[in-house]
Amino acid sequence: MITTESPTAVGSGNAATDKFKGARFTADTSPERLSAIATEALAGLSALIEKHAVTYPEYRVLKQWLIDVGEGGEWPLLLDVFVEHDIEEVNSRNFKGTKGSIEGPYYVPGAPQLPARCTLPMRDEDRAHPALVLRGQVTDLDGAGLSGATIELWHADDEGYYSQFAPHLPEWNLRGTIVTDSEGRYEITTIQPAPYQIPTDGPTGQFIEAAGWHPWRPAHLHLRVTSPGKQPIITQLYFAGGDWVDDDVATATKPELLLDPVIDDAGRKVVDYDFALDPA
Ligand code: MBD
Ligand code: FE
Repeated sequence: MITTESPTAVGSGNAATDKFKGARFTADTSPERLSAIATEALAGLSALIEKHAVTYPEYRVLKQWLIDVGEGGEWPLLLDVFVEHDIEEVNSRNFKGTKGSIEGPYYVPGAPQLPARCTLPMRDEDRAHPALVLRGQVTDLDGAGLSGATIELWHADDEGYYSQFAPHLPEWNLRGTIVTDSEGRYEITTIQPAPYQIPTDGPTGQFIEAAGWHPWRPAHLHLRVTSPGKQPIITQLYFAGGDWVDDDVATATKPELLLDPVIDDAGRKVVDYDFALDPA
């Protein structure tokens, strides 16, 4: 992993690329299926080139930009922002439990295990912000509590930075693997993240700016919830009424995933959220 004094697009991009490469994923796609998908992808490209009469300068800029995306380590970022939401949607069509959302480029497996009632690892600077308490129950589709289910939670800090993708943060800052109690319940204390801005100093951010779009995701919590014999869910939770909730650059919000915390006597933002898992 690259370490520099301040977070940069190339630092977070290459950290995401290195982590992804380490996993070496495979798929059992047949040659026929590959050919069908690739043929349609190329036909789509062909059609838009003809329709817009794409010029040689535009073609060469595209080629250079694609090279820059790779060298900046931004393939995970670019694909997860613009493509993953459709992949998630077609693959969760038949699920009846809690809605999923995209994983994004910043998941890291193996976050420290924490008990059902816990506080995420955080720095004094993080602790200076009002606490956010997320609590609830993990159940099956019939509402029966799932004891020993795990909730992996990861999110950005109040400046929008993720640990392990910004060099100034402790390794597991604002990341944890929470194990539910005997009734499947949990209560996690953390802080509310800031909205996330796609780095403006890398090729994805430059493209977004050149197109006149905005680079923002609404503030969000990432979660991966698992229990033996159940379908794992990867999802995100957002904050009702927050900036960019209705205009996420990654198209990954859903009405079922909005939180509306209430401030308690101690000034903490408290909100309940239950997760229902489909059978595997
Ligand atoms: C993120 O934090 C994120 O969740 C996604 C999907 C893309 C870029 C940054
Ligand atoms: Fe994120």
